[in-house]
Amino acid sequence: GLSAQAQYEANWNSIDSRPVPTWFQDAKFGIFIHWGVFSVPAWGPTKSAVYEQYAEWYWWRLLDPKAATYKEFNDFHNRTYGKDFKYQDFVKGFTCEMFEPADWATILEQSGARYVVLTSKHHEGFTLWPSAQSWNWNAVDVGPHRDLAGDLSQAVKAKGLHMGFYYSLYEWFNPLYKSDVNKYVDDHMIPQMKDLVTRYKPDVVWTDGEWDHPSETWKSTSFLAWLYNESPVKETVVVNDRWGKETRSKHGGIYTTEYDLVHDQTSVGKKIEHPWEECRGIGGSFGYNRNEQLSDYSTSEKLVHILIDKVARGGNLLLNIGPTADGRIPVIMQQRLADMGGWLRVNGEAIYGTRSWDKAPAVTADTKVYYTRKGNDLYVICTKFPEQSLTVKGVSKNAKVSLLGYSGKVAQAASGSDLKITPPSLNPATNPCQYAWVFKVA
Ligand code: FUL
Repeated sequence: GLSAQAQYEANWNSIDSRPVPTWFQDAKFGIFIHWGVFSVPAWGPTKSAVYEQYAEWYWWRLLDPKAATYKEFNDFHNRTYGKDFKYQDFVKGFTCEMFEPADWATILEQSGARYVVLTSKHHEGFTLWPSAQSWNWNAVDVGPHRDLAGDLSQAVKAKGLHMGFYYSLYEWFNPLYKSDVNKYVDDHMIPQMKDLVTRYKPDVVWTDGEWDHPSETWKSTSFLAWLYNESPVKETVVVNDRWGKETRSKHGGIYTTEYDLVHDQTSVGKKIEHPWEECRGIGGSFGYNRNEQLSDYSTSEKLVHILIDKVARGGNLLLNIGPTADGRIPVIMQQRLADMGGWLRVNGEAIYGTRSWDKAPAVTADTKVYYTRKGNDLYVICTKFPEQSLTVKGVSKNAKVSLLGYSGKVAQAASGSDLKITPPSLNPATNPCQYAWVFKVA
């Protein structure tokens, strides 16, 4: 019944009625971290379709003759480790001796991201925390002998960022999952999820691996009712839409796209009214892929443009990094994050806490133009510095225009009911940033 505590009930109507906590839509930018035993072989093909490049799928690809990349994975494995080398034995190489949580947290914070989501358990079933349900297949019992999830969580929170966890509902090769999914859910999965939440109090629970079964089998709504009513993070926690094969872009919390792929293809490139988040790697994989070269990585400019595109369409960007098995964040990934942080230090006002504007992104003579808004302020974001004047349609004449990070004046004029902005001419000393420039219309 309806009590003063407004209890959520274990059905989608009730669960979906909870608003997504506003911190999430204000944060805009998060860092995803895929780290696990898959970080040891750290290999995937680089010229295949999006999902087939994922290095974190190594174990499955080796054993699935139907996989388009079965042969590539097996060729690599057999010539590198020998065909009798078992995936489980990779855990010996998951050493993490270079893992310095405080240094990672500094890198993450300096990127301008406001939240972090770490794989607590990917489809391989290996947990980065000492899970009693994952005996001898967790980071404290074997491998690094360290609570990686707890150590990173603490360091990230100490920087004032929100900490979250990815958690795969299914496990490819767990015998219990394969023999008795109900028992797996009751005795393994639900206890693990509750343990993760009560131990580390994450602000994001990012589930995945839901596609084999409907949400009823996973008991998703009763877990969410517990999370929203009783858990220590009931006020702040954000979840996604991966709770059963029927739930994406329909139920749960935020909707998710992945390399711009969504189950509902009609929403690609559009503004979505419901809070949503795009996740993707800097290259073509989530888990570290040693096979990738510089040309496989997005440039910093491209990444800033992706962030702008998602935010202008009302979304967040969850940009992934793949640390190495010895606990390093590859320096090239650090550099991409540092560049994004540099851009956000100048232009973050046009990103954080904003909402999308009615106007779709547009192209003018020499730049793409995106819009965000906050209160009465409008931000006009240009992916190239415009050499010619820009016209913003239907904006009041007495607006005050400035260029973020630039102290000089910006010329403006009314032209009918439109606003004409004439960009200043910048030189290397007055140019406030690279990659994209923001005119604020206050
Ligand atoms: C997918 C997973 O299968 C990928 O490995 C990755 O974790 C991505 C974020 O979600 O569905």
